[in-house]
Amino acid sequence: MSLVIIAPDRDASEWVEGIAALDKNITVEVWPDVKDRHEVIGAVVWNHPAGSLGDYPNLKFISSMGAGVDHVLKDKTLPSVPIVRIVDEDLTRAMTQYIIAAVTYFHRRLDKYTADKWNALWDQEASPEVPLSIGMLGMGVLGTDAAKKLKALGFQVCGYSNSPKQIEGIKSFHGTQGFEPFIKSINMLICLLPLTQQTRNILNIDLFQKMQQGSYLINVARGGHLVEQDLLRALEEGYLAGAFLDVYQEEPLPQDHPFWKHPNIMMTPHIASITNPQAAIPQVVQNYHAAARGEALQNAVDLSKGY
Ligand code: NDP
Ligand code: OXD
Repeated sequence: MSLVIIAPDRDASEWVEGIAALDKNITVEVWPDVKDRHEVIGAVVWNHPAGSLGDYPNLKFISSMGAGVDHVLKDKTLPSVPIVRIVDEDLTRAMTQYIIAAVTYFHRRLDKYTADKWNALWDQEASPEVPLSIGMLGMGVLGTDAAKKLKALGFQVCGYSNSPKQIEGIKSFHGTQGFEPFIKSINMLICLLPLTQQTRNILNIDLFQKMQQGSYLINVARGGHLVEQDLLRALEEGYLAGAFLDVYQEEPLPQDHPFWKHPNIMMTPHIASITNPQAAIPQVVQNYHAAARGEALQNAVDLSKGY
């Protein structure tokens, strides 16, 4: 039996070596050089080419290399086997630390002080803090951790999700009726939703216009959540004062994209929280053995919900 890795835009060697180090009995093949496709029972994938999972007659599961599975589910020719994702403390910690940096960037006005620095401007007059009321859009593994840590740092935080949550000190909004009160009660929105049919383009001008004038947006989830032209318009019209982005409709972001030079947009190239193979491999190996025994897999995606 074997595992196949299909991740054309990632270096597979750390995964191959890490799996071999943990369990030398697992044969690991790297797509497209697969010697025996009948032996393959598991596939570990990141942005696999559509159709490339159809060649394995004994496939029992597909594992995303990361937390998100939108890149898997967009392949409409997927074999009908369980799909799992990575849930890992390292990944969660890195995301929370990134979010704290992005929140602090606006809260402590580092955008303004960076501009002042380049203008040799010593300005102690402006208030050095922007009061924030933070809304976490998506209260799953990552959103909940970040919300709790922001709360512990003294920020006012609330959350929005499909189902209600009970977390001390963090008001929970949910469902269609909860969306508008949630949006109206905050002036910083952090998107940590999965990308699904329901959440695509959710960050649009209708939403920005409901926020308080001069609000902030942090998008660390997926580029497909944001209508990029609407962000530019919301910044121009003052609904938003700034945005901190890690993900984009098209990645890598094209050279001539207006975000690059926008003074109110801070950007990073989809690095908020990259899966550490060493941390993720144990759960891939456990799922491999569970699949071989016909047992339930950990971190399985609910295909009816799409996340
Ligand atoms: P989870 O599946 O644990 O959480 C998803 C959350 O979103 C849940 O709270 C869920 O509600 C909520 N949700 C889903 N759909 C809706 C909807 N239509 N309306 C309201 N709430 C909804 O995901 P994670 O926290 O692990 O990850 C979130 C996303 O972060 C990933 O899908 C990925 O796209 C992105 N990500 C980005 C990274 C980066 O480097 N930029 C790194 C890792 C992940 P409920 O709890 O009720 O089910
Ligand atoms: C993920 C990501 O989903 O890195 O893990 O975006």
